[in-house]
This record gives sequence, C-alpha cells and structure tokens, in this order.
Amino acid sequence: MEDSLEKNWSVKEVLELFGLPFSDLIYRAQCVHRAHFDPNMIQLSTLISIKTGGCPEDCGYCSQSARHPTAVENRPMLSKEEVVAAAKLAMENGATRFCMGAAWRGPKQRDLDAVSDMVRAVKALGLETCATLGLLKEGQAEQLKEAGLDYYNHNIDTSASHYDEIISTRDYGDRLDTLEKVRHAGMHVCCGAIVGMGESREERAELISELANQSPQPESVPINHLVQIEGTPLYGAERLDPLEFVRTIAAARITMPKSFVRLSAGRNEMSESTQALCFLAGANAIFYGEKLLTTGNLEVGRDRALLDKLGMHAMP
Ligand code: SAM
Ligand code: DTB
Ligand code: SF4
Repeated sequence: MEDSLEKNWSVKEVLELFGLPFSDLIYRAQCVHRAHFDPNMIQLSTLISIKTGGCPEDCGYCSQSARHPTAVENRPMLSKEEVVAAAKLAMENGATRFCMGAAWRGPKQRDLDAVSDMVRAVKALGLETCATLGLLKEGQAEQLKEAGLDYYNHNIDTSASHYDEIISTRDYGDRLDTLEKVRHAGMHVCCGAIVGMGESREERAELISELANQSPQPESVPINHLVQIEGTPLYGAERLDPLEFVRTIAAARITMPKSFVRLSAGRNEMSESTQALCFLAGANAIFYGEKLLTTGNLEVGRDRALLDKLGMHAMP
C-alpha cells in the first residue's frame, strides 16, 4: 500500500475516499490503522475548563462566547490547587493526558504565568500535559514549552471555505500562525475540527485535506461532532448522519496514518454502535471524564464498560 505519510492530499482525493462504498472505506482505514497502531489500544485524555465563559470571540458553536445568550456564565480562573486535584482524579481514573482549556481569544501575560504554574504542577504528577488557550503571541509557546507543556490544542475548526460562516473575530490565517508557533517551540500539535456545522461533504473533505497537508502532520487530531448549545447561532443546525461522521473519521485515519485520531465532542449523543464504528474506522483516542469543557461527556464507568465490551485497552 502506498505510504501516505508525505503525500499531499488534494480535496478531490479525499472526496474520493468519502465516496467509497462504506465497507471498502472501513477496510482501507483498518489496514492503515493496523500498520501503525495496536488496533485495540486507546489513548485517554481528560479535559478541564480552567477559565470558563465570557469569551470575546464569536465562534458560532460555542457556549462560552459572551456574544451568545447561553446558560454559561463568566467565571474566574480556577486555582492551581483546584486544577491539580482534578488532574489527580483523572490520573486515578486512568487518563494519561490532562488538557486545560480557557475561554480566551489568547492568553495575557499574567494568565500565561498562572497557566505555566498549573502545567508544571500537573506535569509533576506524571501526566502528559495539553493546553488550549487560543491564539499565541511571540514567545508564549516557548514559555509553555519551558513549563513542561507537551501538546497545544488549536483547531482549524472547519474548512477555509466554510470558515466565515462560523467565526468572524479571527481568521483562518491567525490559526495557522499559532500552529506554526507551537511547532517552532517544539511542542506536539493537537489540531482538528468540528463537523455537523452545516458544511457540505466537499467542505468536510477540504478540512481533512487541510489537516493532512500540514507538515509535519499533527500528532493528535480531534474530530468533534458539534454539541448543539441553546443560545448559539448553530443551535438547531441539521445533524450529520452518524455514518457520515464515521466516514470523516476514516478519512482522517487514512490521510494521517501516524496521528492519534480522537473521537472528541459529541459522544454523549452517540450510540455505542456508532462509537464502535468510529474505532473500527481508526479512531484511537477519546476525551475521558464526566465533562468536556462546559458540556457533559460519558461517565467514566460507562466508558470503561464500553471499552471492556469491545475488548479495547487504555494506553498505559
Ligand atoms: N478559546 C480557545 C480557542 O478557541 O482556541 C480554546 C478553547 S475552545 C472551547 C477549544 C475547541 O473546542 C474549539 O476550537 C472547538 O473546536 C471545540 N468546541 C467548542 N465548542 C464546541 C461545541 N459546542 N461542539 C464541538 N466542539 C466544540
Ligand atoms: C477539542 O477539539 N475538543 C475539546 C478540546 N479540543 C478542547 C473541547 C470540546 C468542547 C465541547 C463543548 C463544551 O463542552 O463546551
Ligand atoms: Fe472563545 Fe474558544 Fe469559545 Fe471561540 S471557541 S468563543 S475562542 S472559548
């Protein structure tokens, strides 16, 4: 089979993957997955929102934008002690990475100092660390790396062509610029997208090609299904067919063979069968823990039961 690692994926080629008969697509995804990973192993990351709500940005999907009338309120930043206590619990439950999210356009210097302290403390527990704090300015990625940050999450969210329908307060190029800073500082990149935001299949193929054509490819690729939040502009958007979601996962796996493809937001509204199909299509990471940032996720016990049922084991 062709080694797709250094391959440049055109939108047309990705669209052809989407158009394969379902069984052929899953078979290809499985072949690629098994060439690079233990197919029964899954990586578990736990999220925490260290600063919730009151965000100045206007992302159309987000509960935390101050511009949308949602039930989420502007809360102060958590203390280091609160964050460390949550990280300990995540570790006891079996997570190997702890991801700290903040509702900012980007961190101010004072915020970054506080987050750096949290990163140091979480890292000292023996967990991998990840943060998602928005756009980074010159020098900020280096400071986070210095504090022991392993991964920085910054999503392209959607295709360049659909982007303006979703966000107006920062552009696609701003995002690429932050991703470049993360790479340059020597951190691992976690970069993915959200589907189910009214995009077409072609736009889904476009976003997969944009993720896959990053060089090097992101180590971690979260594929989120939109969690519809009352009060946001995207509330009421047409739900994606679950099998189209599975196809998106398969396309990510085939085009990014060595990346961890994370079945991310939206699992709470997904059947076990759909999740199992996502794993079959090459997803090998999930967010694990009762909460994502502001919305619910599956209970730890239910996730453990699902993994047991599928004979899957958590990455040590
Ligand atoms: N404020 C920072 C930023 O936007 O870069 C970091 C936190 S932000 C909440 C992190 C990511 O969560 C977003 O880029 C988006 O991909 C995802 N996300 C937010 N709300 C979501 C929703 N309702 N459904 C699915 N994914 C969502
Ligand atoms: C990502 O791609 N998905 C996560 C994480 N990175 C930060 C966030 C999902 C948020 C879902 C909606 C919420 O809980 O507010
Ligand atoms: Fe703010 Fe991030 Fe939500 Fe956009 S996704 S409104 S930047 S918290």
